[in-house]
Amino acid sequence: MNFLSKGVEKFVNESAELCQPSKVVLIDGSEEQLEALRAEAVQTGEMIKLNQEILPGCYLHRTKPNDVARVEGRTFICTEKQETAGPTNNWIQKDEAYKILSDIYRGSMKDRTMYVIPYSMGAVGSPFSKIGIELTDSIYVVLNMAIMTRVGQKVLDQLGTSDDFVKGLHSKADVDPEKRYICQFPEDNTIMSVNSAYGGNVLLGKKCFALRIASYQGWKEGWMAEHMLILGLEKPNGETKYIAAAFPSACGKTNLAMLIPPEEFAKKGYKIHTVGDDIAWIRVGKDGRLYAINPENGFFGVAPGTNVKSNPNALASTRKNTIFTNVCHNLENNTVWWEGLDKNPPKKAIDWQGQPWGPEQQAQGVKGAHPNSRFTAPTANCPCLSDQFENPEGVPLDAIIFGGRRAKTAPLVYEARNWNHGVFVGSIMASETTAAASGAVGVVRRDPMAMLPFCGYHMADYFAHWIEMGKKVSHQPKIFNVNWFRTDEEGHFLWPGFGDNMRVLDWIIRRCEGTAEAVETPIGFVPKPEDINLNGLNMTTKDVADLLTVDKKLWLEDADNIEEFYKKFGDKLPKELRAELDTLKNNLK
Ligand code: GTP
Ligand code: SPV
Ligand code: MN
Repeated sequence: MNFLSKGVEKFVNESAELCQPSKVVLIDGSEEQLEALRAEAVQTGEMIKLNQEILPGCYLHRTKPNDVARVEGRTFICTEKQETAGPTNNWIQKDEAYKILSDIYRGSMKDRTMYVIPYSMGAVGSPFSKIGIELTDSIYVVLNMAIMTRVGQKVLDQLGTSDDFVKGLHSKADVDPEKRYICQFPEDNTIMSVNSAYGGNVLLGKKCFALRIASYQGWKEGWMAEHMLILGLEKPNGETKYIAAAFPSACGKTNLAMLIPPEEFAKKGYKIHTVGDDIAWIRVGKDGRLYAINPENGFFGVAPGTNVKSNPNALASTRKNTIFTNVCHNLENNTVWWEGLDKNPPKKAIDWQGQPWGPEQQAQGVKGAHPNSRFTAPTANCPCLSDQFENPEGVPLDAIIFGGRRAKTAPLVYEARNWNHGVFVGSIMASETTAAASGAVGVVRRDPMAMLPFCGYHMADYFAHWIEMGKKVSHQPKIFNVNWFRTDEEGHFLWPGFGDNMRVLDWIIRRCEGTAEAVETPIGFVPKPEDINLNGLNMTTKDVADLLTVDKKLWLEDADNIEEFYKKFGDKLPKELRAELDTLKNNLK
């Protein structure tokens, strides 16, 4: 194949030589080509066409049961030296990785087509945007990438003769979990993913590029790639404040990004506008403020728990032109269902593993949808999409929020004393693991800035980069930490969450404007309980006070655990963070 960019040409031709596909096809981005691929995928059984009256343009796909989530244990940062990848990443020396991988890729696309997907992360031509080329033997990947990113000829036109693009080679090969590798080569702008066909492992624009490779690029080039949603909060006076928030996988980013304010706020004129639900690229603007874009063009959202009450905007986003993965197939009307969609599960269905499913299986506790089943929906479907979504300059950030899933310890919300303390707060984030990655669920682990699985270089260098970025901005966003997941002794959530999280955002914005008070605690500032607006909620100021308590005993334990965690970084840990930990310990005395 011929390309204007000689780098693209070389990459495509060498990869084809290695993988030996029977055919190489360029994805031009046209609807005709995508429609033909959908028809082919339906014909081969790779996708099921759903009821086109109820769900126009929607399809269902099931992955292999061994291939349903990101695989952190098989994800590697491949660099010249291990020091570059640091203590929190799996590492393979890069030449060795290329050797291991080329043996697995050799002939892996025999009798298959290799699709060439030119894609842009960010609006085509925006100064923030970056281009990638993903080669894949999966139609499912092509169709998902066409929703999640901007694809096609227009991207090649933008690239022109330049070789400045990220190479991504994906082959599902035999979907063999023993030979599954998700490898990032940040020094070479290269991603190699093999033996998986699931989400974050294979839609290479997402976690592999927009976080792992981009975080490294950001470190070298002076910007940031973060696992953050971006939302605009419009106030009754028409002014919009922008907030970016980092929560670990399956901890509420999509839900917060699409929040519908409770009636109390809605009737006053508060609105939330979604800019992004998973990834933010952040730069310093000409005015010295931080500006963020969402580099994606779609939502790869968690299906279970999404319903008209919890997240009507997400649900509405999935009503057309959406690909569902590993949800339950409702045979009554050829639609989809998942746990938490409604109280009316289908009587006749096929579960995510392809087995018959109905009331009997449900009674036995068999799930219809996998806990990490997902929808891939175009951002354009979102009823509350921000009119700034395509703004090539991004949106200015007023606040940054960190948060995790913690039954105890972390209060509902607290505010960092300043930027460096905020970086410390992000660095000590901890959260219970979820079904978004394979492995045990519900185990508390340290997940700094929700980037543990996604930082493409040494985490201590990443912390230092955060501190440096703070020095480059003249107007630093305030930094907060939230926890929607505190529970009582029986494990019930103490905070209603979802739309009611607006009540916490309201305090956060008022803090940014200097119009709300706070109480200083050893860990930072918490609201005065009466400053959280509870109108319309069946909760008392005392309940909120309980949610805001800072239990010294638990925090002392946490401080010891942070000390342990920080030991991993040795001398490389920025002295500013060391000092913050000492301050915390002192404050707790
Ligand atoms: P990824 O796409 O994996 O990055 O996940 P995410 O961070 O976007 O999480 P998402 O919004 O999809 O929510 C994941 C799960 O958390 C769902 O089951 C939600 O129902 C639940 N959840 C989200 N927000 C809240 C909340 O405020 N309170 C409670 N209790 N649960 C929530
Ligand atoms: C996450 O796990 O954070 C996701 C889903 O957003 S995946 O694309 O699989 O990474
Ligand atoms: Mn995510």
